[in-house]
Amino acid sequence: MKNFQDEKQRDLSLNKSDGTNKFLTTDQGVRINDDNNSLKAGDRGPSLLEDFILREKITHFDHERIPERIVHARGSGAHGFFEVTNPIPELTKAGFLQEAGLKTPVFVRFSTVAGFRGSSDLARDVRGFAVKFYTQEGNYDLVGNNIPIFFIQDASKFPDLVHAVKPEPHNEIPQAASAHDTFWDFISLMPESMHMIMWAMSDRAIPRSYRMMEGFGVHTFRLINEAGESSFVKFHWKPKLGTHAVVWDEALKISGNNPDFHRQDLWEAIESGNFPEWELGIQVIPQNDEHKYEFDLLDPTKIVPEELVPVTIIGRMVLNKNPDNFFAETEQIAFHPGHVVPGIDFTNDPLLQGRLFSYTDTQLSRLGSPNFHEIPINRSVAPVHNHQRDGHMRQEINKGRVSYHPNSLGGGCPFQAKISEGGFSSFNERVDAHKVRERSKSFADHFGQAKLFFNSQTPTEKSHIVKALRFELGKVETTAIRIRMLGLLSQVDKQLAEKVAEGLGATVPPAPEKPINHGVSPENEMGNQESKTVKSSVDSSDSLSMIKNPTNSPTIATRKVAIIAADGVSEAAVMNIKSALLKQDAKGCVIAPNLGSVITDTGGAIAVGFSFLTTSSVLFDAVYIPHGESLNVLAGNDDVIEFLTDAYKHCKVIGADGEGINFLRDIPFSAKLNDNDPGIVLTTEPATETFAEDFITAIANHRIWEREENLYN
Ligand code: HDD
Repeated sequence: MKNFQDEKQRDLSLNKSDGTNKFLTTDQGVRINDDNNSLKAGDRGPSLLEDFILREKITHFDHERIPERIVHARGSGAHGFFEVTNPIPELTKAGFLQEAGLKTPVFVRFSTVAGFRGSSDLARDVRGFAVKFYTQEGNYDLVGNNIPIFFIQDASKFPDLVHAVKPEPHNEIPQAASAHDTFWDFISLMPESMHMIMWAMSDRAIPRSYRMMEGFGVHTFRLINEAGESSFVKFHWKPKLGTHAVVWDEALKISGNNPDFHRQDLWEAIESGNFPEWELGIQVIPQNDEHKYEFDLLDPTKIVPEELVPVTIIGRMVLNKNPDNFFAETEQIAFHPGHVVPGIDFTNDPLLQGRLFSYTDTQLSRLGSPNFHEIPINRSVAPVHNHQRDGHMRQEINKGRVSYHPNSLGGGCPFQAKISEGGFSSFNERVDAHKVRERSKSFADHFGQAKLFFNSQTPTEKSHIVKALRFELGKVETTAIRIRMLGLLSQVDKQLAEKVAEGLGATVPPAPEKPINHGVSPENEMGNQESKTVKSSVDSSDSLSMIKNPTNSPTIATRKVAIIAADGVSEAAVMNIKSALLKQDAKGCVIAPNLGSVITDTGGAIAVGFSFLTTSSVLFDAVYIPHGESLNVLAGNDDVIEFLTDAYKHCKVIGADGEGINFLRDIPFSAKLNDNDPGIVLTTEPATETFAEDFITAIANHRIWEREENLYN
C-alpha cells in the first residue's frame, strides 16, 4: 500500500528557506554590505531617498501584519497524520477512509474563540479543533470545536453572537471573556443557547491541554458510498490522554503567569517526542432514521446521545511535527467546512449552510486574495487544474491560450471527471418546499438536552457549573440580565438556578420572563417558534461527563512535577523521584529560591529549573517536598507557602518524605488536611520505589476533587 504520510512535507519543502551560511541579500537577491546604517548625505546628514535597501526593509516591515481572524484569532497548530484503523467503504467512497493502515497528512489548529491574537490561552471559552486532511482527492477540512453543539441554530445569528461576546465596542473591554453584559444580554434572550451554555460553563471550557480535549464536527454531515447511498454522520475526536481540565482559579492565575500555556504545552510535547494522539470516531445514522429521534439531526444545538447511537472508532490522528514558521503555517492556514472530498457531503443544517458561505469570504479579506489556496500550507497535494485565473499574488503560471470551458483550442482540457473517475457529485437529495424565512418546529426544544447534560454531570462537575455561572453573571452589571438568566436556568434545573441565585444574592423569578422579540414576526415573540422542553429519551449519559470518563490507561506522560528544594536537599530523594517520573515520560523540575544550582546533602549540585520568581504552582501538575536540611532554609518562606497552598487548593497531588511531612503540617492549609486525602502522599522512608509508585499513581488520577467545597453534596 502506498502511504501518503510525508507528501505534504515534501510539498512544503519546495518553499522552505534557511539562511545558515548564506549572504544577507535584498528581496531582489542583491548582497548587502551594511545592514546597520542607512545611506546619508554625510554621517550626520539626512537619509537619501535612493537608499533602496532601507526603503525595502521598512516597507516590508510596515506591511507585515494581516487582519487577525474575526473569531478563533488565537490559536496554535501542528502537523501530523491520520491513519485508518477501521475502513468504512460501505459508508463512504472517500479515498482516505478506504484501507486500514492508509496514512494521510494533516495540519491541525486549536484555538480559543473570543480573544484577540495576543490573548491568554486559558480564557473560559470554546476551543476550536480544525483539521485539514491533505488527501489524494483534494483537501478535506473538519472544522470543529471541543464542544459537540453550538450556541445558535441559524447562521444569521452568528454575527450577533460574536458581537455580543467580543469586547464591548465602546471601550474594547473585556478581553477574551464572556463575563460581561453584552454576552449575557444576548444569551438571556436566546433560549436556544441553553444547552451550549451548560457545556461552556462546565470545565470543558478550561482544558488542561489541547492534547486533553475531545473534538467534534458538531453538525450532522453525510457520508456517501460508491452506490450513491447516504448515511448521516457525527464526527468525534477522542484524546488518548483523556479529557482533563484545570480549575477556574488556576486558569485565572495561569493567564497571568503564562498566557502561552496551551501553546507551549503542545509545542513541548511534540518536541520531546510525546506525540499527541486522538482516535476518530463516528456515529452513523441510517438515512431512513432521519426522523426517528425526539431531536432534529439538522439542529446544531443537539447531540446524538451515545446511548442511542454508539461511537465507532475508524482511525487515529498523531501530531508529530511542529511548524517551522508560525505565520506561514498556523496563521496562513485557511480552513473551510465546504472543503469536502467525494464521499463526504453536507446536510441542510442552517448553521452549516451559512458557514459554507462565510469561510471563503473571510479568507478574501484576511489573506487578501482569491489565490489563498496557493499559499503552501493551503496547497492541495492533489493536482489542481482549472480556469480560475489571475488576481493578487498569483503564483501559478498557467500555460496556453485557453482559460475557459468548454474549449476546442485546448483539446477540451482540463477535462471534467466522471463520477467513476473521482468527480465530485452532490447527494441527490429531493428538495420540494416553499421558500420561507422560518425555523423548523423540530428545533423548538431548547431545554431537553440542557437538562440531559446537567443530569449527566457528577456532583463536582455540577458544582463547577454553578460556580462558573456565579462568576460570569456576577460580572454582569445589569440586574435585569441576571434575573432573566436565572429564569432560563430554572427551566434547565431548579436547584441549579437557586444555587446560582444564592451566589448572586438574588432570587429566581417565579415564571421565566418571556424573551423579547428577536424574530421577524411581531405576533410571535420567539421569532418563528415557541421555546419548549422535550424530554430526552436518555435521562443521563456518562459520555457527557469528564469525570465519569477517565482515560482507559491512566498515564502521567508529559505531566510536570515541581520539586521544592534549597541547599542541603537530599540528593537521593530528588534523584529518585526525577528518575521515576522520567520513566513515565513525566518531568520533575527543581524549584528553589534562586536560579543556578542547589548543593545537596552529599555535596553534589542539582540544576534549578525555576526560581519562585520565575514560575508558579499553577504551571505544575503536582508538587514534591524532599527531605533534607533544605527544609530549614525554606521554613516560613512565603513563596513556598503560596506555592503549596495553591497546589492544595487546585486539588493537586502533594508528596513529602521524612521531615517533609512535618514541613507540610506547618503550612496553614494543613489544618484542613484529611488523613484519607488520596492526593497527599507521605512516607517516612524516603527515596523508596514504593513511594515513587504511590506518588505517580495519585498524579495519574489528575485531581483530588474531594478537597473542594461541593455545592451538590
Ligand atoms: Fe466558525 C473560524 C469552528 C460556526 C464563521 N470556526 C472557525 C474556526 C473554527 C470554527 C475551529 C477556526 C479555524 C482556524 O483555526 O483557522 N465555527 C466553528 C464551529 C461552528 C462555527 C464548530 C459551529 C458549529 N463559524 C460558524 C458560523 C459562521 C462561522 C455559523 C458564520 C456564519 N468561523 C467563521 C469565520 C472564521 C471561523 C468568520 C474566522 C476565521 C476563519 O473563519 O477562517 O469565517
